[in-house]
Amino acid sequence: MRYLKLPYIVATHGALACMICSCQPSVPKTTTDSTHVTSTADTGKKYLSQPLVRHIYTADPSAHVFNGRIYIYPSHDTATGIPEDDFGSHFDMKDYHILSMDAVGGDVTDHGVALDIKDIPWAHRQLWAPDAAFANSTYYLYFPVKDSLDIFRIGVATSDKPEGPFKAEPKPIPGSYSIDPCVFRDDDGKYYMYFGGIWGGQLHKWNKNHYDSTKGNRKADEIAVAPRIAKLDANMKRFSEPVKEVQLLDENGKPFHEKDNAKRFFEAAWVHKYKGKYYFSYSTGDTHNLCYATGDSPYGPFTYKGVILTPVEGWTSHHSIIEKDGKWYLFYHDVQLSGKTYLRNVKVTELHYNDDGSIQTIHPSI
Ligand code: FUB
Repeated sequence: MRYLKLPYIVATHGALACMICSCQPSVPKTTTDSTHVTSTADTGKKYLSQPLVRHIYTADPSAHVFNGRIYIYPSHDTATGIPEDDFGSHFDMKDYHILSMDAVGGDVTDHGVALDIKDIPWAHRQLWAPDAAFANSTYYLYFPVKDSLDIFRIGVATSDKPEGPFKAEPKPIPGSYSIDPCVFRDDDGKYYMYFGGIWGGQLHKWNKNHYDSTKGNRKADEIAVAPRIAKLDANMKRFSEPVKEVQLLDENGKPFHEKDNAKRFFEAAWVHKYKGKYYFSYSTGDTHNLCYATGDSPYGPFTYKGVILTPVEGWTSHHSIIEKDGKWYLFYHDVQLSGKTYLRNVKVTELHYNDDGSIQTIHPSI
C-alpha cells in the first residue's frame, strides 16, 4: 500500500478540516445517520451516504449480523503525528472500537475500546483492518499488526460478546502474514481466511509462504500478486492447511499482470455468497476501485466481473458486503470528515444485483 497522494480528495475542507486534523471530532457515542443522498455544508460536495459516526475516525468496515444486530469491526484511525510514507506508516492505529446498530439507518452505538495494542503481547505497531467471526459460542476478532521485526502477521482474540472486550492470543496465527483478514463461513460450517495486501501490506515479499525482505513491488509486465486463503481449524485459532494462492482471472481466463492495476488485486479481500456463487471482492489500491470476481468454490478460481464501487474521496478503499432482512448492503469508507488519507469515516449504502447475478456499480458521490 502507498498512501502519499490524495488524488480524489477535494481541496476545500475549510475550517472543519482544521478543527479536526489532530484530534477526534466530538459527537455523542450513539448517533443517527442516514444512507440517503445528502449535500454537505462543509464541502458543498454531494455524497451518496453520510458517516455512520462522527465522534471517532473509523475505516475498513467489516460488517456482520450477529443475533439479528449489525456489528461493524472497523479500524480506528487517529492522528499520531507519524509522517506519511510509501509504507503507510501514518496508519498508526492503536486500538479497535466496535460499532453496532439494529438496522441500517438506525442509531449507531460505539462500544468503546474492544482491544488495545498494548494488550497484544507480540504486537509492535499498526493495528490495521480487522474482521470477526462467530463459532464455538465464541466471537473471534482477527487483526493484522506488525511484530517486533516490523513484519505484518495476523492475530486472533476472543470474547463471549460480539462487541468485546477481546482477549488476544499470546502469539500470531502460525503461518499467517500480510494484512486484511476476511473470515468467510461457508454453508457447510467451514471457515476460510482470505488475506493479503501489496506495497505497505508486504504481500509481494511472500513467495511460497516464505518472506524475502529484498523483494520489491512487481514490475508492470510481471504477473500480479495473488491474494491468499487458508481454511481455519475447528478452534478458529490456527490454519488447518498450508496457505494457498487464490487465482484471480480476467474475463478471458488469464491471470492479471501488474500493469492491469485497474482490476488486479491490491488489498481488502471480502467474500460473500449469493445464489450459490462465491463473490470475491477487493480493492485495486492505486487505482482506487472496489472490484469483484465470482467462482464456484471458496478457493476460486474467481473470474473478474466488474466494479462495485468507483473511487471514494481518499486514497484507500475497503469494504464489506452483508445481507440483512432481505436487503444487501455495502459498507465502505472515505475521508469526508477530515480530508486526510489516514482519518477515514465508515459509511453504508444499499447494494443491488441484476437478474444475472452481476452487481450494479455504486458511485460514492453524485
Ligand atoms: O487501514 C489500514 C489499511 O488501509 C488497511 O489494512 C487497508 O485495507 C487500507 O484500507
